[in-house]
Amino acid sequence: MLIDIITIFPDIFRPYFDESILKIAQNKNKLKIRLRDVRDYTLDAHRKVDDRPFGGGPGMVMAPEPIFRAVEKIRRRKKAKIILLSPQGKTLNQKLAQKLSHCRHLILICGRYEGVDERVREALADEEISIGDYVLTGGELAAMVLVDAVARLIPGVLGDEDSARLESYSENLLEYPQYTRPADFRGMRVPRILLSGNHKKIEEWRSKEALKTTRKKRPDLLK
Ligand code: 9D3
Repeated sequence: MLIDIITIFPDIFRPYFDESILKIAQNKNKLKIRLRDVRDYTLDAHRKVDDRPFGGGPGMVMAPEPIFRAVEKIRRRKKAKIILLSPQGKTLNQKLAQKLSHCRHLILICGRYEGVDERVREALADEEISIGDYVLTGGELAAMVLVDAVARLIPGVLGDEDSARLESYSENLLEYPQYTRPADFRGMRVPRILLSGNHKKIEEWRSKEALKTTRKKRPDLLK
């Protein structure tokens, strides 16, 4: 998968993308991330990316020209999916991440300031995506979240063990309780069943506990 990210802050992405699963995905050539500074697509000497809103009001609006020019330069392959990260978008969930993981080329547009010129939304973006109902200062963190959620779903990115877990029904449940050594930590004991070596009984216990936790904390997931 190729992901182009159009942003005024390309540098904030690198430290995260160069670690963890995203680093592995890139080293395995399953994923290529290109960071595009929207200022590089401006036409004026001051490299201005925003302007005052028509009709007045507070704040600045990201201008259409640099964003359109960036996308037009990047979009060589016809089938690129252009995504605007915005508080108005549909909320990202696992199903949407799954769908996006099948795309060959994503172009992510990160808004800033009070918003983005409406013509970007109307005439450029194929999808508008939010990561939840809270206010961020820009689309950059949302783009990082989207890349993280999508990249781990690209075939061959995760190891066999994690992929198997991904396939199982347990994706719709919360995690069962996990423990590591010591078996007795300050008087708090690990459930005896986990020390028994009886794998069938352990499986049953874990399923039961996962269901119990889900019912208690996230009953909406069971519907
Ligand atoms: C004046 C109304 N504000 C909307 C609630 C304006 C506004 C606030 C914050 C416009 C843009 C932003 C910056 N946020 C994003 O670009 C953003 C975002 C978010 O704030 N929350 C969750 N997901 C996303 S995706 C992009």
